Amino acid sequence: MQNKLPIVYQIYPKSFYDTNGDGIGDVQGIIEKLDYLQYLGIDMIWLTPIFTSPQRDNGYDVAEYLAIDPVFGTMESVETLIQEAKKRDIGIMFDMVLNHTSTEHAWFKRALKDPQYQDFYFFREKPTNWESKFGGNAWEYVESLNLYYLHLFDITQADLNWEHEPVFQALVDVVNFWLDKGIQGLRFDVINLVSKPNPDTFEDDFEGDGRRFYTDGPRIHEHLHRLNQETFGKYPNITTVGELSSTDVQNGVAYATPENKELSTIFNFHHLKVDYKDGKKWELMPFDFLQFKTLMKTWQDAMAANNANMSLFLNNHDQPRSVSRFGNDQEYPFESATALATAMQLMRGMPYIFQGEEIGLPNAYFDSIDDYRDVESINYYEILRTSMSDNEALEILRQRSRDNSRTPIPWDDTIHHGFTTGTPWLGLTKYPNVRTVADNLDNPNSVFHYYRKLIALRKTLQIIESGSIIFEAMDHPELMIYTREYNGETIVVVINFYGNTVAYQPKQNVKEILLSNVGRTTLTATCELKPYEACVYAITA
Ligand code: TEU
Ligand code: CA
Repeated sequence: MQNKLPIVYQIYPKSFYDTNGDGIGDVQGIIEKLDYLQYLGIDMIWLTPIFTSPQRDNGYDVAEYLAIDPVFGTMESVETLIQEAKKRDIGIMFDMVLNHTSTEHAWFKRALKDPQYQDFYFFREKPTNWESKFGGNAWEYVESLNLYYLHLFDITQADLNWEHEPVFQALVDVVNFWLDKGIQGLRFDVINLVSKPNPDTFEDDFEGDGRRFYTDGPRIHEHLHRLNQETFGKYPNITTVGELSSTDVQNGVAYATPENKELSTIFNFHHLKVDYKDGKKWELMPFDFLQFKTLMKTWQDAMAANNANMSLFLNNHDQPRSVSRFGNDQEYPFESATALATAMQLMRGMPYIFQGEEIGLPNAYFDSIDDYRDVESINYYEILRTSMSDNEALEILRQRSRDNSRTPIPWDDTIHHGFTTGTPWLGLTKYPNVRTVADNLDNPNSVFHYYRKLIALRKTLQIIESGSIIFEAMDHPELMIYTREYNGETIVVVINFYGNTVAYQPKQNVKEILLSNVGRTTLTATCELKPYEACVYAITA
């Protein structure tokens, strides 16, 4: 069965596999692990940015879109990667950071020298009170110009002005350059932020941090449709996904509705904010399971109603690891990792697996601020410790820092778990007795081999990609239950999200158990689900 929607494996190259001993993962390392990824069964590899960059935001601060940063490799190594992946029926997805460039980019340097190029960015005499998503004000003063420029992220990431036509055309050329190289997928970084209103209308935001002025902006769907038509829409079978920051259901559906010819799918993050106290990332609270289920149902139903597809994911390079965040990586590391995987991978949409997720890799468990490298985390540590003790601020970082997902992949039991023969740019997780890739490959009952079964299920049962989805027991405090239906077939997915046993009444006509993470072979009328048990079964019509 040929899936329309690829199963995508996300690689954070810096932390994947280092082949030249500099402590930083590289393209050659990905090439050397292609057989591992083919064995897992994935269809596409999304690489976070490897373009020339000062690495202030680990590559999301692009200084040259058409060149590969030497720390990762060469253009030739990327061409080899594309070819070698293609031999294994694996496509390569590149990460297009088109909302902003590094202040080291030639365009920005030119704008500092020549006023006629200032329209590439947002330079103003008077800043607004908008806040950067990395903390602090969103405007930086340039003394030589006596002007401020807008940066919604780090001060070294200047926002591009898509209302200025030369910017749009320059970005079209960037996307087409990589499509001509044979890239099969494109992830667009914070793409719903690129339509800012007319800068003369920028005003202070006394109700929030300014995001309402630039999120899902006035011309965003027009811009995305044009980008589609002038780039990937002209190439056969390109998979695109837009990362959407703080979008809403209506816009989210519009970006992914096929007739709109904007994007194939989207990343929205509402379900990954259910442990944000009062919606604030840096304020802790246990995750709200009922809200999680409600959000999943809301988005799944809205997407299905418009023949649109969303991304299925709990992990990426910006999020803490799900087995530590939503599962129990101490007492039930295998059960909770596989329960969460089953819950997400068998829904309707395009599934993602983030590097390390397939081996149940937990959070970093760092114990000193010196262990951290992420600019957002370090900024917020300084902000947090103005109102709490250093230890309290560190505990928040331990749970929320993006470095949790960026610890190097533990390949085996050699030094630095085989990631590098040098000094890792970021420490490996300090979680005790971590299960390496080698451990997982050797153990038929490992998280890795469970993921292979999940992927095989999606590839053999059309119902998973094409079927409808109906959520049940929405108010159950521990179980997520949904059914998938297609061409008269029905399967039921039931997940115990917690570490206690739960009574479960299966549907009467159980036909067969298709997958279980606890080795269940029968489902009787009254049964007790084990802690973090996942069960997928078919029923007779
Ligand atoms: O992320 C944007 C984004 O929404 C997250 O950074 C989020 O704002 C933050 O993690 C909240 O805690 C994209 C990239 O995925 C991220 O790695 C980059 O840092 C960011 O854009 C800027 O390019
Ligand atoms: Ca390297």
